[in-house]
Amino acid sequence: MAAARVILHIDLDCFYCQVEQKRLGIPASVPCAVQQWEGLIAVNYAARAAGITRHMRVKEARQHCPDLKTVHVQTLGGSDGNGEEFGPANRDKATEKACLERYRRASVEIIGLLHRSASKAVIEKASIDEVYIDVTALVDEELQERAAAEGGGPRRPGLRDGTEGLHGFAWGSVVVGGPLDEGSEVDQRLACGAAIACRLRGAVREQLGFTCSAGIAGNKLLAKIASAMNKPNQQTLVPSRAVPSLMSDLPLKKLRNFGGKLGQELEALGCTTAGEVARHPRAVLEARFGMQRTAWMLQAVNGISDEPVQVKEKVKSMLAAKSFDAATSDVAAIKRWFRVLGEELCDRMLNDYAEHHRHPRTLSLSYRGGGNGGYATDRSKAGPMPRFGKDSPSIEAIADAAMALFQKATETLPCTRLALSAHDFAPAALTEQQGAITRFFAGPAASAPGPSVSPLPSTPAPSSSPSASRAQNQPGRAAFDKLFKGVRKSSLRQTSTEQPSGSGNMHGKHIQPADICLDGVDIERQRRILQDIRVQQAFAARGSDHPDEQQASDILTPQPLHQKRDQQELQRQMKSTSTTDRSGTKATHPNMSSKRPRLELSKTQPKLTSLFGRLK
Ligand code: TTP
Repeated sequence: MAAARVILHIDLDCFYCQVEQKRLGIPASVPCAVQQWEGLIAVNYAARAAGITRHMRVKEARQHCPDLKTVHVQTLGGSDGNGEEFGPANRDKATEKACLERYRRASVEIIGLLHRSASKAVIEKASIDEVYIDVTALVDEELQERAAAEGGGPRRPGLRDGTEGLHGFAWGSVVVGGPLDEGSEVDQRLACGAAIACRLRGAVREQLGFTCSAGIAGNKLLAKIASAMNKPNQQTLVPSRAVPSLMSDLPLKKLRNFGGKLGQELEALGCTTAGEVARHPRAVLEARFGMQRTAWMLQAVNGISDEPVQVKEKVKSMLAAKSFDAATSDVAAIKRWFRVLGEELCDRMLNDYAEHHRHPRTLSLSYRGGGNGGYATDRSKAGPMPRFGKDSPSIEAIADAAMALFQKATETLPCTRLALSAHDFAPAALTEQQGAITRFFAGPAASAPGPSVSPLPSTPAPSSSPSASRAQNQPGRAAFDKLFKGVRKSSLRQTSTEQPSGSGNMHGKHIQPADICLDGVDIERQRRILQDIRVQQAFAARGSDHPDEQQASDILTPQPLHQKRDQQELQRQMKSTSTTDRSGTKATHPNMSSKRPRLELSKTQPKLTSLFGRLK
């Protein structure tokens, strides 16, 4: 039989507030809230103690707590373009747009740290500030190691340290329903999970300055309930014997998926807690919700779930949008909005690049125009994402490309909504190398912004054209012929009817910069293609076409390899996103102690550290 699962749910405390407080050096003890326009969207625990709640209007909140500090979310498009001061916010919803990139960036940092700290665990991002972590394999490993260390060989795992018993190993957790059962193997496994949770929270606090709360249980459903039970900065463990009493009185709104319409329908049946649903006549529930849904509901209200922790797929697209209260036909204003949306998109693309090392190849414009007899209609238009250069993606290039799409679109005005999205992602090495090959074949003219790759085939030019025979003598042809052997049929779509100066040629057929597509060609091979092309170029410039190996290596060595450029670029971006914010402020909370947090359990910690110290 498989060993009992151990699942953690880690949830940052008052997340947006912590991000802003860290950035602005506001101590956790100062009442603070994050506002968007006139409403509060996040409230710290000091402010909660003073009676402030989320969604309160700023004015009302100040009446409750005159010392309240409010920080407006970052906005784009305003005169200062930043929104970083606290105090009275002077934001104009008509000309500015809220931007949550700061919080997304902090989230990426935190999740990255969790991945590094528990590389053998399965981590699922549940929202911007919460993750599920399946630590079952880590627990197995740690218990086995401990058993081996204690007894010189495999034996029944135990957690006793001889002084405090199993309860001591809850690592400062609040244990629902009282002390853990020393004789229970399941409780021993949960205690081990608690040690891991404690260390992960310590790492987040120590290395990034954020506090979080955790739930430790046998499934995702219980772990999530548990993490919310003792906020902030605590962890809660749910042993299996405590589940019935925990669920019995649990308000339905605290149970995932039981809010909203389902919650209202159950309330109409007289059920406001999970226990009341569990005790409700099954036939009544089945008549109302059907057999399948009822079966699922009854499992959930009894704290049963076998839902796996799953690594989420990377996002397939990213969007920046703005809706206007009043329709506009002002094209200059629309161009200005494209810059604002382009800025947000660029920020997100850069963060995504730092995390996943990929670039989007397509830019889409969506707009709501009023051309349809006065009724607003949503339409969209797509084109290639402007090329990624050294300092790109460039806001201006994106704004220009968006404006070009807008001008080609129909029934755009008057406009009530604009959105730009980036999608069709490809590994950065692929898009950049495609760009490099493209530039090579296009010559100097290709350094201007433009699409990095075009997936569209058209008619090949006749091989007998004068321009084609001129192009056959272009440097690089030998490299091209040699390296693309076997590639071109499956992946190289080469087309075109015109021959711009500096373009390449293959077997008398013209290659346009936008016509090269290397989808499916492995990265190593593309790297060799680029290297060979560089060698051929250099030798063509010296009047030779056949370098020997040593000569080729002499040419290649002084030039940084593409991989190195990628790494440098990645490091540069990681550095700028992880240690400084946009204003250049060093991202260190002045109040954060540099000492390792000891959390609640101190007496047994040194001994336990040696038992549970290894996470990687
Ligand atoms: P939550 O995790 O719901 O709340 P929180 O982190 O602020 O506080 P807690 O310690 O109780 O978990 O939301 C995470 C962030 O998402 C929150 O800081 C602000 C944002 N948010 C909104 O902008 N609007 C909302 O309606 C909610 C619920 C959250």
